[in-house]
Amino acid sequence: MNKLEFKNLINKKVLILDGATGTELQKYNFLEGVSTPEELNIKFPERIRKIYASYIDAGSDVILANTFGANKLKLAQHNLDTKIEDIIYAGVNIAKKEAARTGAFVAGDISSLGGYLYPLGNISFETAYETFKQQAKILTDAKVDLIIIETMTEIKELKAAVLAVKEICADIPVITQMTFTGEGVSVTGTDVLSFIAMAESLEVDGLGMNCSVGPKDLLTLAKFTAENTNLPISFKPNAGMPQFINRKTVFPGTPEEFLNYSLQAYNCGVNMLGGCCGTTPEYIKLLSENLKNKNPIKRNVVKHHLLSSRTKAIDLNLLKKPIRIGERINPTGRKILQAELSQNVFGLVKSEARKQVQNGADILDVNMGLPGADEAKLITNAVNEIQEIVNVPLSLDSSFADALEAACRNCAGKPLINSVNGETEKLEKILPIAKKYGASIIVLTVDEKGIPKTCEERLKIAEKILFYADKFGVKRNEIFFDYLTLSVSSSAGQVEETLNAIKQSKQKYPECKTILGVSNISFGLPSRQTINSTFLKMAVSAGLDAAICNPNADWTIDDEYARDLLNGKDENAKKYIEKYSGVTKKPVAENKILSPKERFFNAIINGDKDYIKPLVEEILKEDNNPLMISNDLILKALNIVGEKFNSKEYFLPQVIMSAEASQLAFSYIKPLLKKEKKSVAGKVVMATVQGDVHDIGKNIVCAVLESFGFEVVDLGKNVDKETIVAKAKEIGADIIGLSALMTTTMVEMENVINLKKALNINAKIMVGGAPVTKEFAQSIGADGYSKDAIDAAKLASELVKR
Ligand code: THG
Repeated sequence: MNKLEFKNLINKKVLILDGATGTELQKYNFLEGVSTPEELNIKFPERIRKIYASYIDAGSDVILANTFGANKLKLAQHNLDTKIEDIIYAGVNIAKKEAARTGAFVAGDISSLGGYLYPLGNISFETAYETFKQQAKILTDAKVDLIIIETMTEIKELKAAVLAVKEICADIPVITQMTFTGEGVSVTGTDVLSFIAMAESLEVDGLGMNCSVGPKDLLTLAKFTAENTNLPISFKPNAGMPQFINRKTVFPGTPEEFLNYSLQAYNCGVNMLGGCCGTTPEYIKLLSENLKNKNPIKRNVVKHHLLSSRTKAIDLNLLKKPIRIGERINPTGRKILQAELSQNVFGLVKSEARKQVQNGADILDVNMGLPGADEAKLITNAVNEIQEIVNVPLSLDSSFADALEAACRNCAGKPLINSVNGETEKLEKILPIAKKYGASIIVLTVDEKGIPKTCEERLKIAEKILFYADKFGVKRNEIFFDYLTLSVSSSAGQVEETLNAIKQSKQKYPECKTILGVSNISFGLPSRQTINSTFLKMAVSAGLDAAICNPNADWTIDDEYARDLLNGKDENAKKYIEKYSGVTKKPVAENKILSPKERFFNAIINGDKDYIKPLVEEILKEDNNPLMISNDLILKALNIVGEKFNSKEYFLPQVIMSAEASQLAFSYIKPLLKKEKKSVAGKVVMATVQGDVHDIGKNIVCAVLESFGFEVVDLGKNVDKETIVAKAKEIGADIIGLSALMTTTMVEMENVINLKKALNINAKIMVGGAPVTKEFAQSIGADGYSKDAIDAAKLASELVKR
């Protein structure tokens, strides 16, 4: 099936997807004798055929091949990576044979690599991309009809996967699904609108959600999705919220309830319906009987212009004019910033990022134009650093195609490209990048002949640019025209041309936005903000949509001297300079001088590692009291991080950053603490239990516990009970922390507890992981349960006191 055929099909009728694979396999004990479900394809093909057949018989129009975890990184954990081709081919071929009975389609199933991308985890974007590309290549060689990328929780990983599929087979339909919590965000903080922004920008053929929660909660998210995208929507909830009853995971929702919510989803405009964990052929049969071949409900969708980051999408059409793009991340003319960047240090970049966002920047411009530097590498690093600490979308500012492309790849979300100009060669190079990454793009109205003097010439270049945009498939509403700000001191009379160009452009091309780099106007003059803000006012009256500006400065000035100057009524800026020479208006956001302790405290909260070492040294010089640093600064700062996490102001990325910053601080003060004979907060042995190879959650708990001053021995994943208990005995652990991410492996926790009791070891046991609940923890005799890493640190502190 190609994209067009899919589009025609999905516009005409609802498609019934399949139900759960994993929980069905468990139900029949089909996972016995294999180390991972995908191994069934080559070891016990009959078992997986049975599951496929049951959904085909239930009426599925699309079944997913058993290739969910068939990527090199995950298979390598089971020494199966060399068999990746056999596993995928077998999985697809068996599915195709079953599907052929009814003419159903087979989707190649792609999901997470089992770890996060940098900077949340340590998989690089390019490794993720290559891994997905290999999986997608084999799937398309095996002739799947479409690809479904599902159960994704991280937006950058999703970006890598979609780009990889598109690269391998440009014309195969791609549907992408994310997994959300009950609050409507993924575990890494991506909300539904940010997901929509990302998926739409990558031009997928459908988007949706699976797993997550039961159908009732997921319906709320599906409804929101239907109101915010024109793309076909898929809906694959769990049978209900999982509960652990009598040592078994149970999904409490009935098929009838499931159908009821699915019908409501259909009525909101959902086009593809199926089920995830806990659903069975019975559920799918009901869906099929009630919804198969129905016409999809038409939707009325608001027209957005979205830009996004990992955790936030903004609709530019709803923002107050002018849209403010902070210009301060730019080394031009700034010695200290240049020195830091040449050492690959981003402390100033990050403080500029934070300050501009606090002062109301809607978007941050990131310019790494440092002579002699590898700009692609520098802007990639800057994007990663900035996106960890602020959540506004980014404007990627470079004139080099390679730097822009690297930044687009590594940017979590949909960015703005700044910029291309009207030179044919540049348009041919950079417009395809905007198209491929779905970015909005700023175009400067200059061409081969240089900077045009008149408004008419600039509009002519705009027309040329639109011709090329159409040619390369860049949508006109993604375009920002920059009609050029020249400095008024050297180009008198140019302001009028610029303002006229904006006015005419808004009439001629209302679907395109206009933008200016405002601060350029005042180069070489005193009291620059006076001119800048007056100019901005004039430009907004002319219809300007967006301004690249300094959001920390006062934008309320409207000054008659500046106005005369800008209107060409003040030759050589004579009157203006007379009035303002010697007067330098200070920015309103006056920088209060913070003490080293305050700066250190903020650095922990902000997860800013760059200045930890000098700050610790400075504080110790002032007050040689490492215990105070630990108790009054680090732990108190971490408590604030915990509060922010609980109130959903912070998500995992920020918690990880803060934990890393405090670990770093501890590494400097630990040797000093020992001299004072002060003990650590407690000793903890951490492990993911035997049979389970997930360790993202456990690793985060380790980092957070260490940051709270615990001594942590991390035994890794898939650890047998003997090793865990022996280690606890050896080091005299206060606590054993156990993690499991599967309902099938969490039962192993009880075995660890029993062995610990049998050997009379004193350590308290705390447990956690996605399927684990408080009730389960109690039922197996654990001393405590924590729902996340911050909670784990709190629990650990309580357990050592007991
Ligand atoms: N259009 C588009 N993009 C742009 C510009 C534009 N990007 C870069 C620039 N112009 C906008 N950004 C800035 C950033 C800083 C300054 C001006 C414009 C600036 N810097 C001071 C200087 O160079 O003297 C340094 C300030 C300091 O030392 O703190 O003025 O027009 N599309």
